[in-house]
Amino acid sequence: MGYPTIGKPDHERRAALMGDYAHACREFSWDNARHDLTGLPSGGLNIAFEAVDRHAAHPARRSRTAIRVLDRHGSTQELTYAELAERSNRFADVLHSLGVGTGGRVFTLLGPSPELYVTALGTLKAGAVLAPLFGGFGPEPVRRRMELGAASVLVTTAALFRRTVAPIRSSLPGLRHVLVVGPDPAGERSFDGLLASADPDHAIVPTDPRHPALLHFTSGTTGTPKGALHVHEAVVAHLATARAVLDLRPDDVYWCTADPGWVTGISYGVIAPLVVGATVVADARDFDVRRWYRVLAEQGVTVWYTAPTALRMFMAAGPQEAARQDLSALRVIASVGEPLNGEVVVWADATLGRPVHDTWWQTETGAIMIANFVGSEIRPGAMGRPVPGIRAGVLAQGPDGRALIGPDGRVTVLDGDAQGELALRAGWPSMFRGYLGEPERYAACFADGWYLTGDVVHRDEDGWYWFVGRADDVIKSAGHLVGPFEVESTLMRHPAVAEVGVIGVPDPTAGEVVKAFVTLRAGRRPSEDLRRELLTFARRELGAVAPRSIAFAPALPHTRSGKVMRRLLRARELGLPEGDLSTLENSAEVEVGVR
Ligand code: 6R9
Repeated sequence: MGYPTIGKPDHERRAALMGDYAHACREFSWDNARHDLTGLPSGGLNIAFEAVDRHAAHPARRSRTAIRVLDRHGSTQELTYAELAERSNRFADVLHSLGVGTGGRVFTLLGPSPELYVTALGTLKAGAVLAPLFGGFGPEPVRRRMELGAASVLVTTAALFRRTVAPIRSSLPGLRHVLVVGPDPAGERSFDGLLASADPDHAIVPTDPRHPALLHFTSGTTGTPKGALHVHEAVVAHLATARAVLDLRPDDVYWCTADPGWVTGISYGVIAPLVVGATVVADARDFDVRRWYRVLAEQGVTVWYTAPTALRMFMAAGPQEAARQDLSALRVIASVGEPLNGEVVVWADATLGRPVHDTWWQTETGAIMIANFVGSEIRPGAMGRPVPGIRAGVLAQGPDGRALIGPDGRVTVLDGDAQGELALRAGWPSMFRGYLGEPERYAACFADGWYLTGDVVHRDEDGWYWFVGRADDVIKSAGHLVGPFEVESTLMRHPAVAEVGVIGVPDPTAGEVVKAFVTLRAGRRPSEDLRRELLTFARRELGAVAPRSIAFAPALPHTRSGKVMRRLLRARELGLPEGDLSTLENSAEVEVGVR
């Protein structure tokens, strides 16, 4: 807390927006929200139909710009709703002719590009499942996810193919087709060629609301990445939250800066804005404060959904650039993915002319669950209040930091001002429907009718939620979720490494950065050369999720069951209280932090 609240309700718009929060919550029902969608002419529900076809069928909306991509070469590529509808029909036909039917898995390793939108929507039209991957991943995370997700098709670019896919192509025998955008490396198929000869009128597969649509990989503390599966009715929550939280309307120019390899880049970079009928700006170039300011001004962006790391870099760059640009079109700034400092909210209000509306959600929740609403009071530093239709709870925690589940399976829901694990009452439309192939892991996310988020929050007496931390060891670096286990098991493949413990350490810009503690095999000695070699190895295998720093340690602390105790590594690294060490196996011998 500590900052004054921002944005007293605007009385003219409060009925339409969230000024009267209690009233909005009372009036809301998911059944009514379903009526805001059109539905397939033959019955059923398909995300792609809602996102493009129904606009393309509308004489006044068909020639509006759906997407405007600022490509890596500095030029702009646009598609109208009609063009996007036609091209995504073609892609659905391509899948059909390749024998990929309903339930088939289509992976993308693509940055923001027209082809990304065409692939995503065409896959959904074919009734297949879209599984997007982050282009910053190295070969190892890509291989692991495609293997787990039983990929049948991958769409990528020639450059990403060479860098990331070629080294692992032969270890993925189940991957039947790689479609390459642009010049085609030998032996694979040309995306553009296939699209050109496909049927522009290919009919959409009638999907029902529970039909699988999206597969997003996310990271846990242990084991392999988890494949969170979403269904077509998630679109009900995408539309409802786009309106209620982002205040998105058809005449908006909307920019979501999240990469389309992550859940935000698909749910709010592709689906939500198109379902609303807005114009989506997508930017394929790397982050750069000055250029981003120009994109906001020159494109006349009205609604901007971005990340705290980017906003902190804006703040660090000073106010001069903001003063040079005309940001008068900008109506809403929202952010997600990591804690948003109250200072940034206040800074944006003073410098960009708008506060930042923090929003909280997860891959598993599929859509925004907690937010600071437009037209309503903002508490800088708070994540906000639950979205209408969502019931949040704060659950009493057990010794491991997770919600305490009694022998009868019941949890303790705390009232009023409280701190504990954030939980959501199960049953909203965009709730994930499973972790691929892991029913027990899925079941373990629920107790007593609640979905347990793994985040610890504080709820103040007025019902605002404040982020406290994660109850597990998962790391959030620049908004990207990093599973420590994945980093550890990759580093363990280096012949010098005996054991690894990976933690997140605070960073003023990225929130957290990844740090690895490494013990060496007999006969190997710590040295600067070896440290550099390990960093390079990790970078090559893992890409952007590789550790930023590596420390050698003579031993790592273990639990009695033999797991590396990351919590203790972190506490010692940061000089925090070491907490309950009753499960520690070898505390006496351990000396951590030898650099
Ligand atoms: C959409 C997305 C989810 C985790 C989540 C939490 C962190 C997200 C946040 C936030 C503080 C916010 N997180 N929003 N922490 N304030 N506004 O990011 O999904 O990649 O699955 O990450 O991110 O820890 O549990 P995902």
